[in-house]
Amino acid sequence: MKQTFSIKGMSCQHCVARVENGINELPGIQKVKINLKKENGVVKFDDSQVSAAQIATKVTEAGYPAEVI
Ligand SMILES: [Cu+2]
Repeated sequence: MKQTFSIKGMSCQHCVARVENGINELPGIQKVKINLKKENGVVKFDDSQVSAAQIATKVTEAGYPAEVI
């Protein structure tokens, strides 16, 4: 499935990379597209392996408060 998240606190491409790498550590991630300007990200994932809530938690733990939108 495909889910959009709001992601707060990203200020540069390093932040984007940190968020992307964090998400990619989870199982079942198929595609990650982060938009720094819009403060959001779109993730395609296999929802039998990982949930949207788990992705939001992972990003939040990396230091960027994230929510499913
Ligand atoms: Cu940064």
